[in-house]
Amino acid sequence: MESDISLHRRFEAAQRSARLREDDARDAGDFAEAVLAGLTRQPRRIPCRFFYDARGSELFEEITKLDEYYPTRTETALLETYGSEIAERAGQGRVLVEFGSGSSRKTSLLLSALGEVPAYVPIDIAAESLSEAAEWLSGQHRGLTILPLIADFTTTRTLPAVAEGRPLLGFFSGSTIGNLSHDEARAFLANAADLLGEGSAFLVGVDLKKPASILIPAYNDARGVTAAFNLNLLRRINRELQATFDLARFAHDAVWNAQAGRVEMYLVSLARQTVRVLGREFFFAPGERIHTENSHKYTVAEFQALARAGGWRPAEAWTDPDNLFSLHLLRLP
Ligand code: AVJ
Repeated sequence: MESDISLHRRFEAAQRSARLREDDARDAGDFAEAVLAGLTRQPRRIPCRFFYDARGSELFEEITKLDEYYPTRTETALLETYGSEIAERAGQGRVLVEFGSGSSRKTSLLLSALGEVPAYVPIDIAAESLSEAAEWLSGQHRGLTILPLIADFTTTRTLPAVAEGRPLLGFFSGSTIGNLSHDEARAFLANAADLLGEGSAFLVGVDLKKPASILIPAYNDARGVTAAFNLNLLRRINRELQATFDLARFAHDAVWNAQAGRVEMYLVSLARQTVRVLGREFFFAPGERIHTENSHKYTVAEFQALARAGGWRPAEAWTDPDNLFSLHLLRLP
C-alpha cells in the first residue's frame, strides 16, 4: 500500500508537470504573438525576455565571464566587500525575496552575509532556471527554506504564507532593472513596494552611466559572444515558430543612446530578404533593424530619484572604486 507522503509527492509532481505544460503552452503563445506583433510594427522589436532559452541562458553565462562585461563581477565584488555591512543595514531575520532567479553566486553571497533567514523566495517566470537555482542554493545553504514562485516578477501580487507578517528584504540584481523603460521601472518599484509591504527593505543592483568606450565593448565584445546571444533569438524563432531567418544575413549591433541613457541592441539585416514566420512573410531592406534590448544606465542620484518616484526611500548606496556599478538599499518610509 503506497504511503500518503509518496502519494502526495506523486500528486505534486503531476501538478508541477501539468503546470509546466500549461506554462510552456502559455509561453509559446506569448512568444508567437510577441514576435509576429514585433516584426509587424515599425520600428521592429522583439522583447529581450525571449533571449533566455537554454542556449541563450548558456550564452549569457559566458557573457558574464567576458573581460569587457564588467557588471556581474563588479556587483559580485561589491557583495563580497560590503555584504556584512549591507546585511547589518538591512536588518537580521528577514525573508529574502529575489526578483528573478538571478545568478545564484550573488544570492549565495548575500545569504551568507545575512546569516539565518526564515526563508528564501525566488520569483521567476522560467520554471526550469528557478528549480536549477533553488537546487544549487540548497546545496550551498543546508537547512535553508527555499520557496520558488513561478510568476512574472514585474507584476506578481502575492507571496508564500511564510512571508506574511514578517519583515522582508527584496533583492533585484544584475541591473536587470535596466531592461525596463523609466515608466516600467517606476511601476515595477511601486509594485514591489506593495508586494513587500511596510517595513521592508530592497537591495537593487544598478549599472552606472559611463563612457561609451566602456559600454559598447561590454555589449559588443571582441569574441562575439554577445553577438551570438543576440542572433540566438533568430535561431529560437526558426526552431519554435517555423521561421526561415538566415543568421548569416543578420548582424549584431549595440549603440549607446546618450539622450535616453541606455545601450540599445539590434539585429541588422545585411541584405534585401524575405523571412517567413508561422507562414507570414516579412520583407527586410539592407540596414533595416530589429530592436532586441535596452539596458538603461543611471547615475546614483538618477536611480535614487526613480526609487522615490516608485515609493521607496533611498537609504544607502555602495559603488566600486571605478564607479562602474552600484548597489542600492531602499526602505519603505
Ligand atoms: C541580464 C539584463 C542585466 O542588460 O546587461 C548582457 C543582459 N545583454 N549583454 C544587461 C545582457 C547583453 C544584461 N542583463
